Amino acid sequence: MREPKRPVNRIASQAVTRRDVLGAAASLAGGTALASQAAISAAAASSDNLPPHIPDWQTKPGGEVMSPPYGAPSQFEASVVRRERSGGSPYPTKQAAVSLTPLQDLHGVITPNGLHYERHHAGVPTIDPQEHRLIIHGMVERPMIFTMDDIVRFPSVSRIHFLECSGNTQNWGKPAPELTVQDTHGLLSCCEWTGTWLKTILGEIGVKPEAKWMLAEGADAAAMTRSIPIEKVFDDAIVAYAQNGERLRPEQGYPVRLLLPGYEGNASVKWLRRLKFGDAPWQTREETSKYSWIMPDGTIRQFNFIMEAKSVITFPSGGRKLDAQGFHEISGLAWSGRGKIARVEVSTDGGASWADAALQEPVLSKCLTRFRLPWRWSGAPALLSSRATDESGSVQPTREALLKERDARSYYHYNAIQSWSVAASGVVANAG
Ligand SMILES: Nc1nc2c(c(=O)[nH]1)N[C@H]1C(S)=C(S)[C@@H](COP(=O)(O)O)O[C@H]1N2
Ligand SMILES: [Mo]
Repeated sequence: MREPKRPVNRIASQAVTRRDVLGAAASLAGGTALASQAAISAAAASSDNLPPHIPDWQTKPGGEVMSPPYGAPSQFEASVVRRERSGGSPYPTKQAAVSLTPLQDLHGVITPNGLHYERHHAGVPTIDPQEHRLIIHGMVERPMIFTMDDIVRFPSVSRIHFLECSGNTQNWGKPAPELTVQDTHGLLSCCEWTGTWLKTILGEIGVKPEAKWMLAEGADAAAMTRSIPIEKVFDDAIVAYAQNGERLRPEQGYPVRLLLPGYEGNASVKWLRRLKFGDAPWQTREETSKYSWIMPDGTIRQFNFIMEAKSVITFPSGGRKLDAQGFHEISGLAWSGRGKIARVEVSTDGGASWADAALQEPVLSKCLTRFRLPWRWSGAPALLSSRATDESGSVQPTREALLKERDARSYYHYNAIQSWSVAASGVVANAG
């Protein structure tokens, strides 16, 4: 029989120590895990849906199957969305813009497809896969045109890799304290990509020995093109048609994209329509006026493909407020375009001391790795930072060290250590 409705204030109305409440909350939950102050305030809230009452949703059957046929997140997760950089988009149109992944709301390492960051130079084309072709030509024995069915017939490969725009993390100047990790690091996502190794397709084509570069062109109105070194082409380049189990989203390059693991996102050409082989790079817009580096002596360095070792704490991070002292799990993401993450160190005192974080298995090459460190917050101001080291021995630099190697007008490949300040109030802010 249903319990009579009455306010449930028992636990909170008595004078109890925090230890008692934690014990009670943990035993009610049937677990031994630490309960937070949030559990106490939830128990104290007056609602007929709380124990010992039977909640409304338990009193009648719920929604039908297939409503909707393609599932969507709970209505209570509606705030977990992509959005533009706070402070307004620097881009002139919504077709040539970016959207950012809400890293602060995600768990594990996989980015749900609907939350993958976006970067388009001329909008998302609507491509009928029946009418899409991939042409491969130039310095090859047998130029060919492939349909999507042809591409999918090749032996397949699935790999979990991060994709990061090299414009991610604009902390070159003075960092704005109100920025969240979505603002600072949200041009970063990680999917299981399925397709075929490009080298498998090239077995049919026969690339000539004098070919040293490959031009990749997209079928969007930007006709975005990049020159790719031949070594990468025959190493781990993937012609990808699926992400996280389903065909690519239009935003990610439907029906087919190039996926170059560990390279700057720009080189992973979406809506892939053409691959051309040649003996020199083509000097396209995206490798001359854009995506090149300004060095301290004022010279320009091109073809900086590899995303270096980097990490960021996603909890707690900018815009959050810690509502209780005591236990919190510091958690974040680390990645490197050079291979696997070997180590992540975390500091809670502004870099005075560092502790090794635990790395969540499996630790994969050119993939996000989740790290975590248990932390007891005393209630005093703290400065949280993380520092990644990859298997090649590359260590994530400090901002000062990075700025010594690059001109302050730099834009791309910012990979310095990120810090979040925690105030005595619990408010967490970007400390750059
Ligand atoms: N054809 C084409 N490919 C493209 C782009 C584009 O605008 N057109 N943007 C590039 C950039 S700058 C990045 S960072 C990645 C973004 O991929 P995503 O939108 O799937 O996250 O795609 C790259 N490939
Ligand atoms: Mo990008």
